[in-house]
Parts: sequence; C-alpha cells; structure tokens
Amino acid sequence: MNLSDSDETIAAISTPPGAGGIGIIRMSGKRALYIVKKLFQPKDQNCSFASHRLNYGHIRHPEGGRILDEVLAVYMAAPYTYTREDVVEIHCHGSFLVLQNVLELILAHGAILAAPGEFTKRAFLNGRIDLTQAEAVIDILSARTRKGVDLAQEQLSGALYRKIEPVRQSLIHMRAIVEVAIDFPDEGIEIIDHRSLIEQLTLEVAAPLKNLLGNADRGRLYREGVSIVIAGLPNVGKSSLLNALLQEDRALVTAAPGTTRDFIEEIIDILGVPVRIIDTAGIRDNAGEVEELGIQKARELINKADLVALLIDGSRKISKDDQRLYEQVRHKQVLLVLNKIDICGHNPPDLSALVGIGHCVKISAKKLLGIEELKQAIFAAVTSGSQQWEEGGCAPNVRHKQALLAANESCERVLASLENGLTNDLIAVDLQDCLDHLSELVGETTTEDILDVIFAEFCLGK
Ligand SMILES: Nc1nc2c(ncn2[C@@H]2O[C@H](COP(=O)(O)OP(=O)(O)OP(=O)(O)O)[C@@H](O)[C@H]2O)c(=O)[nH]1
Ligand SMILES: [Mg+2]
Repeated sequence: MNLSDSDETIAAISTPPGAGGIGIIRMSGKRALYIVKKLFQPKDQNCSFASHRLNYGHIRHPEGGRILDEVLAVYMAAPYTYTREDVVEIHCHGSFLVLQNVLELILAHGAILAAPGEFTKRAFLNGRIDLTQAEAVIDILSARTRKGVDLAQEQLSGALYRKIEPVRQSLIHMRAIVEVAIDFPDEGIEIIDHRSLIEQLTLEVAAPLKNLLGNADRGRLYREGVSIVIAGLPNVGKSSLLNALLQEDRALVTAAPGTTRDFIEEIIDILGVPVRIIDTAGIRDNAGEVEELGIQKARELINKADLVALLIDGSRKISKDDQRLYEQVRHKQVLLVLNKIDICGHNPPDLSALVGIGHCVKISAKKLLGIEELKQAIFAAVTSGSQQWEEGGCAPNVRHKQALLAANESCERVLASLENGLTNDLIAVDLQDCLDHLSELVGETTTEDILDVIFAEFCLGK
C-alpha cells in the first residue's frame, strides 16, 4: 500500500456550514505549521507552538495586518495525529464567512482544498487505521440511533478488524503448510495432514466467517433502517398512532374521515433501528379529488414499504372494506394493529374474517396503551428474516458482507477439496482466494477504485 501523497498539505472547514459557536479549519501535511505561523499572531510573545497545546491569538492578513478572526490554534506534530501527518486546527468563530476568509488565506499560502474524506483517507493510507475503521467514521457521522453510534464506535475501535485478523493469520499459516507440500512433493504426506487442516479451517475460518455473516443483516438494519407505512381505512387512528409513536402532535387528528391527504414521515428509534414511519391517507372509494391523490400515494408507499402496519378500528365490527384493504396489502409483510381498545374494552371485534392473519397487536393510540408492545412487535417483524445476532459483536456493512460471502465460498471449496483428496495446488489457490477477500475487507490490499467509492461518501473536512 502506498503512503499518501503527503507532499501536499490539505485544508478544509471541518465543521458543518451555517452559524455556530465555533467553526474549525483543519490542515494536514508538511506545510501546516509554516502556514499557521504566517497567519496566526499569538497573544503570548513566547508562543513556540508546542505540540498538542492550544494557543490564543488572531488570524491576521499577512499584508496589511487586517484581523480576520480571534481564534485558538493548535499544532499537533506527526505522528500522534488523526492523519499521522502534522495537523493544525484553527478554532474560529462559527460564521461561514469568517471560516471561508481564513480558509482562502490558508489556500493562498500553499495548502490545497481537501477532497471529501481525505483526512480519513490519509489516516488509512498512513496505517493509523484499517479500512473498516475508516468506514466506521462515516457510520458515526450518519448514524441515526444511539445503537447505530455504539456499533460504529465499536468498529472504529477495531472490533471488526480484530475478528478478521486472526482468520487471516490462520489462512496465511495454512497456505504456508500447503505450499511446502507443493514444493516438496515427496515428503508431502508427512507434512500435510488433511484431517487436521479440515479441523483447523472449520474452527478458525469457517466458524468466525459464519458468525460475522450472521451479523451482517442486522448491521444493515441498524445502519439503514426500515420503512413502515401505517395504512388503514379513514378515521381508524393512523395519524393518532404516528403522534403516539413520536410522542408529539405531528399530524392533524380530527373526528372527520379523510383528514390526512398528503403523507407525513418521520424517523423514530425502535430498539436501536432507525424506522421511517409514514402516515398515509385513509383508503376508501368515492373520495374527492385531493383525497384521491393522497390515496394513490398511500398505495404507492404501501408497495415500497418494508412493513405495513394495517390499522383496524377496534370499536366496530370488521367490515367488508377492512377485508378488501387487507386483501390488497397482504402481499406485503403486514402487522395487524387493532386500535381504540379503550372503547371496545373486553369485546374486541372478531378478526376471523381476515383470513391468514396471525398475531394482532392491541393498542389505543389516543390513550397511549400498548405502544411499547407495538414497538416490540415492529422490532420482531423487521428482524424476523435476519440470522442469529451476536450481541456485543460487530455489524458488517454491505461491502464487508460481499467480501465475507466470497471468502466463505472459497473456504467451502477448500474444505470440499480436502475432503475429496484433490491436489494441493487447487487447495492453495482457494486458500489464497479466501485470504485475498479478507485482505481486501480490512484494506490490506485495496484498489484505488474501492477507496474512491468509500471515501466519496464522506463529507468535506473529515
Ligand atoms: N377512543 C379512541 N379514539 C381514537 C383512538 N385513536 C384515534 N381516535 C380518534 O379517532 C378519530 C380519527 O383519528 P385520526 O388519527 O385522525 O385517524 P386517521 O386514521 O388518521 O384518519 P384519516 O387521516 O382521516 O384517514 C379522532 O377523533 C381520534 O381522536 C383511540 O385509540 N381511542
Ligand atoms: Mg390521518
């Protein structure tokens, strides 16, 4: 792996655009200290830019001495920095115009504007973090639930790397054994014991790979989340349910059917899963023009949703309309929710008309009854397809999953070859394949294309 092209010093505004208490400009590279010394006038005459110390002062235009901002500046000497290069941060007031002015001055003094993710890319290329840790940085920035942040922090601390690395080492060891057997065919029988190789491969490679693959679907869930449409006839309490889940009066609720026209969506955290929850127009025939548009939209959203929460009014009997709507949505994964149990009390309607329906969650959106149970049921429904989740484990992303699947395939080929007594050459090729996929996963070997794709997802200044 090449080291980064560290002749260039990069700079960017690292805090989000807009007004804030402070805004930070970051530089990384050999010229960083030289540039800050040119532009920063410390209050302390004896300021020597000791590493990792904050200095108070002003950024002044070198020509004319105009003050651009009152700042704190810190120099961090390589290699104990984010990028392992010299890093300088200037903490300005959080005005985009001020930050822009200071950044322009820095660029005029020989730094170049950093590409998105370039600081983290340098951290990776300079060997401070592996590729899974670099990806964890994106996950931390984009996580939408606390669970998502926790998982990303684990990965940033190297959890995934620590799982993969022993598997890689084990493969390297086995490949060496097989290669010796290839090079010295006569002694091969003594050197290579297929039985023990099978055992080692099963225990040290196949099992950990399967565990990680088992966690991959759940990882996707925590990262990307799911979408749930609340569907139902008019007036069954869909908007009331949205409000109950959000714990705020987000959607209009009235006693008149046909209140909601346009759909309303919000993201909520259900046991760590970011859930996009969408309230839709009640579905009925003979609606007016505007309501009809809302109903069409509702049908589209139902078709795209991961899960449909079909809401039924529990205060009245199941009607033909309920049955018809159920028939229309049952091709999807449906969670049946009976609302208004505060009115129906101990006499809920007979649901047997809804053929094939399994479990039904009983709630009162208005009186906030059964909402926790509903969240549990939603969680159970969206995780039902995923394999066993190892708590405290890591959550591979889509790229990791592809590499793990490919490695797993190669591993299975090696096992089959060993079982069937195939040639060592063949075994060596598949062992190498397996190793290659894992090396690519952690970034031990990675093409420029893959890096471009990964780091393009970053925001500027990270
Ligand atoms: N008693 C009782 N009334 C409820 C409950 N949930 C909703 N309601 C009432 O039912 C009526 C309709 O509620 P909404 O939430 O607007 O129903 P909706 O399904 O969004 O209706 P549309 O948008 O018109 O399709 C309102 O008067 C609510 O107060 C409940 O759990 N118990
Ligand atoms: Mg509504």
